[in-house]
Amino acid sequence: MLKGLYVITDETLYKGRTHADIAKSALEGGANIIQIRDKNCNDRYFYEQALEIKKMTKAYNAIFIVNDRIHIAIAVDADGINCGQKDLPCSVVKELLGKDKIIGISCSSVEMAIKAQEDGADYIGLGPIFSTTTKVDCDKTTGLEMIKNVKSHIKIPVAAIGGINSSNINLVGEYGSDMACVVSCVVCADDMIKETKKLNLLFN
Ligand code: TZP
Ligand code: MG
Repeated sequence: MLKGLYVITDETLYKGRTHADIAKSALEGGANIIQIRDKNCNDRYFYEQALEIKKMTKAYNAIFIVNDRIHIAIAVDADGINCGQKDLPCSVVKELLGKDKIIGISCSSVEMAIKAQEDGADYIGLGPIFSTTTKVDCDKTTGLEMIKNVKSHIKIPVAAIGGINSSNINLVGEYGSDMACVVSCVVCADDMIKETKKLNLLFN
């Protein structure tokens, strides 16, 4: 189900923590959805990490999403993919992955969200809600009101993202987001399991 805490992996934020390490702790802490995201590594490494995460998410009955790399999503039989505004069109991705797979489209406005729904997306990523340094070339922050605004225009689930942590995740829920997506807050925590558990309690 596209609901709850959604943790995205990032190996650049905390030296020594692999995608699989992060996913393992996030799952242990109760995350419902895991996305592997790496803008730099080679395909072989990405594939090996994705394969490990696929096994773990299956064991935990969680959803596994791959960022950008459609061929890897196919190769490891991930549950779905998250694409940006400048990646392949949603209809093409659907054709490649198969109709039963989940497609998320990153959006930062109502117009983008409506278009994503029209194109057949299964959920949208919405943000950055708050300011963040995790993503380079980010659109400007949308603020919390954007969640309500977007929710009033589309039926598919919304995953709020950007600058979400334990001090504001409750607000993301109050403004109506179906999912709360976090990167640095979990990846950089001293204890990733504990942090994920905390976020989970505050959001659900
Ligand atoms: N897309 C929009 S903001 C963002 C992405 C991938 C990064 C969010 O990272 P953080 O560390 O949770 O602010
Ligand atoms: Mg992309």
